[in-house]
Formats: sequence, C-alpha cells, structure tokens
Amino acid sequence: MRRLIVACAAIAMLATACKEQAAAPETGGPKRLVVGFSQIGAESAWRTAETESIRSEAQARGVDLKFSDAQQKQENQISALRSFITQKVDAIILAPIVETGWEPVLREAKRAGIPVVLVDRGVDVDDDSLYTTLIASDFVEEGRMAGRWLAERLGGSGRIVELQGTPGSAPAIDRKRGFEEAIAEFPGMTVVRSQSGDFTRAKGKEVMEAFLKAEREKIDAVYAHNDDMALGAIQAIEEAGLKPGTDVVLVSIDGVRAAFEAMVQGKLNCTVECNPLLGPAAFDAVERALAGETLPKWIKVEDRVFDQSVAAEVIDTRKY
Ligand code: GYE
Repeated sequence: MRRLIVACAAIAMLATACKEQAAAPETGGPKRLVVGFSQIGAESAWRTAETESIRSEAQARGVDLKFSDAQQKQENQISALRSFITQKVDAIILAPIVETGWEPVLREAKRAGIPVVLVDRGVDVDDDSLYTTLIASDFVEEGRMAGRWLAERLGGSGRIVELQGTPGSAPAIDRKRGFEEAIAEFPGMTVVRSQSGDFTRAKGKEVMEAFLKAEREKIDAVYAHNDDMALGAIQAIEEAGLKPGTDVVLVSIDGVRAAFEAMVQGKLNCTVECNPLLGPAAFDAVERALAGETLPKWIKVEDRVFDQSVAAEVIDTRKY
C-alpha cells in the first residue's frame, strides 16, 4: 500500500512537470526568425567574406541561421532548400551556383509561402515571382570595366587569355559578355584562349600553365573572372620565368585583400571590385519580405575599379 502511494505520487509529480513544460511560455520576447542560407562553398576569398558577412549579420540581429555549404554542387543546394522547406523556416537566402535548374524547388518554396532572397548570383527562371529579390553586382558592367581598363593599358591591341569562372554561373556568363563587349571596339584586342578555372586559385594556376605552354611569350594579358584565379596565374607566370604585372598584364575582379597586396607588390595590375558584404542587405530584404512589402527584383551593388596606382593608398581601408 505504501509503495502504491509513493508510486502514485511520483506519477502525479511527473504529470505536473510535463504539463508545466508544455505550457512554459517562450523565453526571450518575440519569436526568433529562422532563416536557411544555402551557400555554394568556399572556392574563393570573396565567398568566405560573403559567408562571414551573412553569419555575423544573422548573429547581430538575433536570427537563428541554418547554414548549409553545398561544396560546389547544385544538387546539394536543392536538397538544402527542400530541407529548409520541411523545417518550415521563415525565409531562405540562396546563393545559386548556376543560373538554370531552379524552377521546381523555387516553386515548392513559393507554395510553402517561404520567401527566397537571392544573393550574389542570379537565376534564369520564366516566372520572377519565384524569388523575392536579387542582391548582386552588375557582372556585365564589371566585365566592361575590366575590358575598358585593359584596352587603355594595352593601347588598344594585345593577345589576351581569359580565365573563366564556374561554367553556367551568372558571373562567368556575364563577365565574359561584358568584357567582349568592351574590347569589341578595339579590333587589335583578341582573346586567344579562354577556359574555366572554376573561380579557384589552384585551377587558375593549372589553366594558366597550359596557356603558357601553348602560347609562351605571345601572351600580353590575362583577364581573370576573379582575383583568386589571377593569383594562381601569377604563380604560374613566375614559375615560367616571366614577370607578372610587367611581362604579362593582369586584370581581375573582386577586390579581395590578397589582390590589393599583389598590386602593391606590382604583380597584379588592376582589380574591379565586387562587394561580398551582403549580410545587412540580405536580412533587410528578408525582414521587408516578411512584413509583406514588394521588393525590386534587383537590388544593385555598386562597384569601382582599382589599379596599381591607388593600391597602396587604399589597401588599409578595404573591408574584405
Ligand atoms: O566573384 C567569385 C566567387 O558569385 C560574385 O563567386 C560571386 C563570385 C565571385 O567565387 O570570387
């Protein structure tokens, strides 16, 4: 009998505890926003800076950020998005690796009522209601700026090799197009070789080695779709016994710290800035979308050209 009473008391206490736990009010005031961020990977210094910007902004705003690194695979990004949808996140931030192939999963997000904010790269979809907004630079214009700068530097003629970004990605497609457009006005400027170095330093070096073997002294300039590939190319040029920045002129895009250092050393000639610090704008967009606002389809990030002549003076003001 005694044992039975003790057992009953224990059950009663347990039941009360459970009830209390279930009814426990949420701590910490208003509900925390939950945002899923699908990142491409960590191929470049630019991308690491972007990841850091989004992570630190989430923290500053008290957002619960679910971060997923796709390791350069679109299929991983698609599964990350599906998992965010299943978890019923409040919003999704997506940096899409390539332009195509997003419609089905974006439709699933839309059906679930989850806004998708695109950062840094655009997508190619028929229906632009599938995403809230794109926060990105004008890559075509970046390519034009690189082309105009190089045409001026080479006096309108020269043999150029091009290191392209990831095939099918918005920056690779647009930076190629913008550059071609700009140099089209100078018939003496020709792109003699063009290949993808996947936005990485290692691949940039490897492709540049092949270009040097094939062309040897006949390369006047390198146009790289990002700084990391240019930095790889610089190594290849040095190993081939040539002087980067002097024997071969190099222009690239991003404006990361290592590019400024290479310019100060005289090895890189010019970089076109592409700002990766997109965290504040991305979360502003998320908050506005969740408040029911309609956003412009493209929130443009403004960029500038920096060459060797200003590198030393501005290097300490660079934020990434
Ligand atoms: O230029 C490159 C990166 O999407 C704008 O991706 C971005 C590009 C950037 O890997 O370095």
